[in-house]
Amino acid sequence: MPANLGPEYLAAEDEYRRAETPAEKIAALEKMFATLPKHKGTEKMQADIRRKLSQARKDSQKKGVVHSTPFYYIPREGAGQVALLGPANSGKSSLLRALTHARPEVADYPFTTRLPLPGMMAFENVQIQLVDLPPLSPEFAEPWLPQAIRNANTGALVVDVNDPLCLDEIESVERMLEGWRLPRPGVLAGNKTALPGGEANFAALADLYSGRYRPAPVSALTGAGLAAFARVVFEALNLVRVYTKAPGKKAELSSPYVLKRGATVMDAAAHVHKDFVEHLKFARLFHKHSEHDGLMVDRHHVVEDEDILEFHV
Ligand SMILES: Nc1nc2c(ncn2[C@@H]2O[C@H](COP(=O)(O)OP(=O)(O)O)[C@@H](O)[C@H]2O)c(=O)[nH]1
Ligand SMILES: [Mg+2]
Repeated sequence: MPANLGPEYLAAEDEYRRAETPAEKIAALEKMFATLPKHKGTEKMQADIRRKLSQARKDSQKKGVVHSTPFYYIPREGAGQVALLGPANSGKSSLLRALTHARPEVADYPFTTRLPLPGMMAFENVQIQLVDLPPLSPEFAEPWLPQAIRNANTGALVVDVNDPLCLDEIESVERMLEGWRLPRPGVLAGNKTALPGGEANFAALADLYSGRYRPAPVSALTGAGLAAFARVVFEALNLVRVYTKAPGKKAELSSPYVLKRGATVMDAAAHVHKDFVEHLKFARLFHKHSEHDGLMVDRHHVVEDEDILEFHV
């Protein structure tokens, strides 16, 4: 976590997520702002909190309007929101526990999870929001589930690779999503791979499904595969990280600008400073892992993940 957020801040952020009225939001945002470490790395977060605070204050002044966010609506945080989907007992809540500070209930009976629960997962220098959800079961699905899934940027379908019904479950999840006209999740997480036979089961699953999903083997129990899972999730979000540097200086590699895949040098420049949009002449392109650095590129050049840009105006 680049910003080094303390427990008080995280508690306030949690409070903000659960806040339903503007008054609750204001209180939580004020706490977030007070407990946020103030340094260069958190400038964007500071600005973000200020913006949300001013919006919440505006909302609180509107008369005669009852403001309540539906309980299943989880406001997006971080680089992207990813819904954890799948049959009961596949380990969705366990994955959330293993990857974030969230503490969902985990149990070996179905329907332990009744409400959506968010948590922030670190992928290198970015935070990705995971949302744990109740199971997608053809027998019973919470009526609000489609909305909660739709709100996410993509999903990770979590299955138990050792469950003999695994393939049927994937099929039934796919059918339910199709019925709701929801896109297929970007990631297929094969969980419980540390059990005997688990790796072979995952390999078989990946053979079958790698055309449709980005497969990722994990064990929420042992922690195996979790770092790779975070990367796969980041890739499924179709995002790129871009760093900036001043001429003759080193790049600030801890706080990337996160852009949609396909973004150009111009899009990156616009994120950094609005003046760049008009005055940018060219950029020099560096890369964390590249030898031939400092290539001159124009504003239409498409950036790649971990590109470092030096803007010249
Ligand atoms: N052996 C093993 N058990 C797991 C793993 N992940 C979850 N479980 C167990 O599977 C059961 C269901 O887990 P839970 O996270 O509640 O599943 P959910 O219904 O998908 O949220 C619990 O008993 C967990 O302890 C894993 O990686 N390996
Ligand atoms: Mg659960």
